[in-house]
Amino acid sequence: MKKALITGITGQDGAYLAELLLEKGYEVHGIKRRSSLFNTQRIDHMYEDPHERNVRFKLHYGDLSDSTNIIRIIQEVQPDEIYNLGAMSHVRVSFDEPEYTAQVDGIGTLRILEAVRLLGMTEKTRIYQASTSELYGGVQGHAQSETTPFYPRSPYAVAKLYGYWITVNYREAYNMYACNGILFNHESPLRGETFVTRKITRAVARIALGLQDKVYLGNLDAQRDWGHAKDYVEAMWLILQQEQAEDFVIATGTTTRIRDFVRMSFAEVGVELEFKGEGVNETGVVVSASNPDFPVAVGKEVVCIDERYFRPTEVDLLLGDPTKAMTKLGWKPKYDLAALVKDMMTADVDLFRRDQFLAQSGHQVLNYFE
Ligand code: NDP
Ligand code: GDR
Repeated sequence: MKKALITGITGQDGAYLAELLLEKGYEVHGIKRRSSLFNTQRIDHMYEDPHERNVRFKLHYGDLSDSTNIIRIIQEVQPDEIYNLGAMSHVRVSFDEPEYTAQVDGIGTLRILEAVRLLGMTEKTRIYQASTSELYGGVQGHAQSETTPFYPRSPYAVAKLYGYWITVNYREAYNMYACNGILFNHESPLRGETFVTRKITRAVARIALGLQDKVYLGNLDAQRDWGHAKDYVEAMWLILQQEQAEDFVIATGTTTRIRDFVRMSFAEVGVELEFKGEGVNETGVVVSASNPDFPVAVGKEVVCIDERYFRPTEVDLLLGDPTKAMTKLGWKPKYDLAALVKDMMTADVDLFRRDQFLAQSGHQVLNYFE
């Protein structure tokens, strides 16, 4: 039985990847951080009582900022594959926490690679590094591929640039099977609530159910190449199954403005929006509401701009060229953007129907500010 170790197992990708690897018959180990509240909601359905025999899903306390902890876990688990998904993954927050981001996203990657080298496991263990389209940042005007030079535009992207190159360097210096997946944005119902797509689908569901008035967003003109996380974890696994260690871009090859993602999300609940005004004064106003289950008043302002969400340096457009992955890995996404939006909206409407029920029964429901 193959063993995999996943850092960041409690995150969006970690949860989907763990599911995929369990399905494929792996023994799956994950590193979770200690927190003052339970932080395993995304993976609780995979939990197995550690007192039972033949448990295939195991969690270890750890942190990418702690070398000795990483070394001990890798020595104990003896993984065939390591997926390094752990990171401070929020681009906007990285401007507030640049040093911590460098420690975890940059040096954290080195800690994994160096642990495998020090433990003499370079022949046994394959390593996947979660690299990102944010590496391209300032590269605009054409689709971005494995050969496009990088131009990071945030402390997050600069930290990930170190992670990218140290992975390439360990592959070349020590002949390790270590690869970068350069993944473009991928979303899902499990997406963190403060990333723009999930923030939108949650807010739209709440507005449609009468639990919230409006949503404040930042730059509506940015364009992203969005795929579904379920498709992207499949690519991570494929990257580690090749004969030769190589880096791959994973993307859909289409790009969409944030504004259009907002429109598509409202359309799922029968609401048509019109955007009026410009810059910080732009608003999204309801033009029609055709679904009787979601009676939103025509003329209501449901989207406003808050400069707080602007970034000191923005990445205006991301558009990936996945030709290499499609050709060499045989990878092809199953979800397009419309299917992704539908999946996220269905899940969030379902989630907030519970809040609606509580509110209608006289219980207090919390507001979410972000
Ligand atoms: P999430 O933010 O959902 O998950 C991040 C994970 O990293 C969580 O499990 C988090 O733990 C963990 N983590 C954070 N800090 C540390 C630390 N100091 N030590 C150990 N673990 C830590 O991210 P995603 O699942 O969306 O992304 C997975 C990886 O892929 C990240 O590295 C991200 O940067 C990268 N990436 C993501 C893309 C995307 O579009 N989703 C695109 C390209 C790259 P906790 O739950 O306790 O917070
Ligand atoms: P990104 O994702 O920065 O691309 O990083 P995010 O969803 O945060 O932003 C995408 C774009 O939307 C604009 N935007 C807003 N963003 C947020 N979060 N909140 C808002 O209210 C808002 N309004 C507009 C942003 O300015 C930006 O242009 C994600 C993360 O998963 C990274 O870890 C990963 O590496 C990259 O995707 C690929």
